[in-house]
Formats: sequence, C-alpha cells, structure tokens
Amino acid sequence: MVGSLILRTALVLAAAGLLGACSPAATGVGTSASPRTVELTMTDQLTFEPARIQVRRGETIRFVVRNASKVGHEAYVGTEEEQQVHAQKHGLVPIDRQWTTSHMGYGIHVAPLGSGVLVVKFDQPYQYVIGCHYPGHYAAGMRAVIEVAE
Ligand SMILES: [Cu+2]
Repeated sequence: MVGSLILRTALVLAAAGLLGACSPAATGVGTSASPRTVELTMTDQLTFEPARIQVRRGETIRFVVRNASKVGHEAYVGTEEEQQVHAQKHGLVPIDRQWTTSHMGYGIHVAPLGSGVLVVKFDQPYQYVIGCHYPGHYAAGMRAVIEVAE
C-alpha cells in the first residue's frame, strides 16, 4: 500500500516536471482546475521542508507531502488559532490509529516513509501554518508558515 502510494506520487511528480519544462503555468498561480504543486517533506528532526511557503490570495495549492521520517506525522493547515483548536481535538485520537485516518479537515496523516496529497484553496489573506500535532511535535517546532499575498 505504501509502496504504491510512493510510486503514484513519483509518477505525478515526473509528469509535473515535464509540464514545467514547457508550460509557464507551472510557475504561475494555481487554480482549482489546475492547482500549483508544492512539495513538502516531513523529517525525523520534526520539521517541514520548506519551512516557509508563499502563495497568492485565491490560489489553490496541491501539497505533495512526503514523510521521510520513521514515525507518522500529520500536515494540518489552518491559522494559528485553528492549530490550537485542532491540537485539543487531536489529543483524543489514540496514537496508534492517528495515521490510519486519511483526512481530517484540511489535514492528512502520513504514515512512516509514506506520502500523501492535500489540496487547499487560500481565499483569505491570513498567515497560515501547516502543523503536526502528534504528541510533542508542534511544541518541538514541527510547523511551516504559509504567507498569503494579494
Ligand atoms: Cu509530527
């Protein structure tokens, strides 16, 4: 299962690379019909790479999230306040079952060495965060900032 997910992601990335070579849209603004792909990596150091992502207001981003870590992580998108609310709810989910839940709001759980895709439209000019709320991870700095510009 994990193997097929990685393979599918690899094929998608290869296709995106080919398109990028000849299409100005690949570096332009993502739309709901044609989201812009942003690659995001989860690490054993409890970080997201890159730690800072810039998007245009109204843009739709397709996050291709790769977990390069030996433990499960989540990628939850929301404002800082939404991160706090989510963290409180998340504490109710048993740790051994967290990453088996594939979708939870604007978030995904990604199994160790697995990958996943999360599509989010950014309508508001807020500063958003992608956070992981597995026990201790957010406090350790497992977050990336998303800046939405006009
Ligand atoms: Cu984590």
